[in-house]
Amino acid sequence: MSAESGSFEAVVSSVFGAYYDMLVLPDCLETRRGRLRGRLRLAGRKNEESWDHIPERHLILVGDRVHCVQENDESLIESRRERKNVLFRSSRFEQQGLGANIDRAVVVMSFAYPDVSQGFIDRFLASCHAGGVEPVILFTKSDLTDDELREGCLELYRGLGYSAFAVNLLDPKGEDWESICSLLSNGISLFSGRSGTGKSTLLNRLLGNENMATGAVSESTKKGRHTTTNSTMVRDPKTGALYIDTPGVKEWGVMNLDRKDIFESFPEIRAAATLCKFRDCLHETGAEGCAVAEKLEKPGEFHPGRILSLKSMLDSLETGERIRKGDYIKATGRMRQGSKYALKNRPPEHR
Ligand SMILES: Nc1nc2c(ncn2[C@@H]2O[C@H](COP(=O)(O)OP(=O)(O)OP(=O)(O)O)[C@@H](O)[C@H]2O)c(=O)[nH]1
Ligand SMILES: [Mg+2]
Ligand SMILES: [Zn+2]
Repeated sequence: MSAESGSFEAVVSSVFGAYYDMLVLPDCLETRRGRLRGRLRLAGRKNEESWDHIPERHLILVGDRVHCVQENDESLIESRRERKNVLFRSSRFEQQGLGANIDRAVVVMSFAYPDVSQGFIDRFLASCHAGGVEPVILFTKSDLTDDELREGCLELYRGLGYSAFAVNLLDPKGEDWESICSLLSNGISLFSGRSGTGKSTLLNRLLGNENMATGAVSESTKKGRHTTTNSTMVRDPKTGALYIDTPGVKEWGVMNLDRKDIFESFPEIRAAATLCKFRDCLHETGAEGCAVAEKLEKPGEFHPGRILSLKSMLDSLETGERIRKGDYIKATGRMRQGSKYALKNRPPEHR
């Protein structure tokens, strides 16, 4: 049905508290602001009280496809379509959905101000793998680095089979810039990364305008200033592609993942695991016949930075701060542990 006759399909482009901006399908040329129908709000609240699964902090995320009815001046979201995927990150107390139905998630990582963080990239890659989202690595500020760091980063990730590019967003040109433009020319792309890495600058370059606010990195701390404060989807008028700019995050937590998710997110470990003698192996250190555990002990088998990332992710599962099955997130975003899964009662293999 057309929008005029009372009902329409849309993609959520921004969330402001109880209000949602939506791009009306099929062409996403018109924006309407609306809210959830009461029944759906109730379902969301019920979901939050549930102890059986990790609840969704937001029932509706940027990128969600929704069915709406137009009642006089008001657009009401009637239902959400099934999600193709969701990209989650987690912190100590909450799991945050960054976007839904995304065709690719780009981690925007600057070579300097702020420096490259391999841990951040690898955690991001693990979340993409677990969420069924195609990852892309975009290194920015290539004008502020040397060939050694630039080529080292690109070789490492390209060698593992990832799409990785390096650009100077102040003067974007060359092979990598053309590749990234063509990669992003269809579907929904989400940009994430630490503050100040150039996510909004990238959007302005893609769109050929200065619509997205950008902020100079602080002189004293060399950190970004968290210029972008809300996830927003915009449409590229040249191609019709949709881009999601997200606020900078300090850390990319993977506390919502388990040991298996983390190992499986490393392509080099997936390859080694095919040689492992055991089924459903957890690759415990010292396990005889476990090809992964053996290779992890031998220097030179894997990239040392990747092993550090792996260990740090596995360590974060040991702290007891991770979100587990049965944990419960209050409406405030704070987490409470489900009693039946309380730390002391958990069997050791699940720690
Ligand atoms: N030298 C150089 N500066 C860049 C490049 N890309 C972005 N910048 C600058 O870095 C600063 C931060 O860029 P933003 O686009 O605001 O960063 P952001 O990732 O959106 O940051 P938040 O919104 O805080 O998450 C701005 O001053 C940009 O001009 C680049 O490739 N080279
Ligand atoms: Mg920004
Ligand atoms: Zn094994």
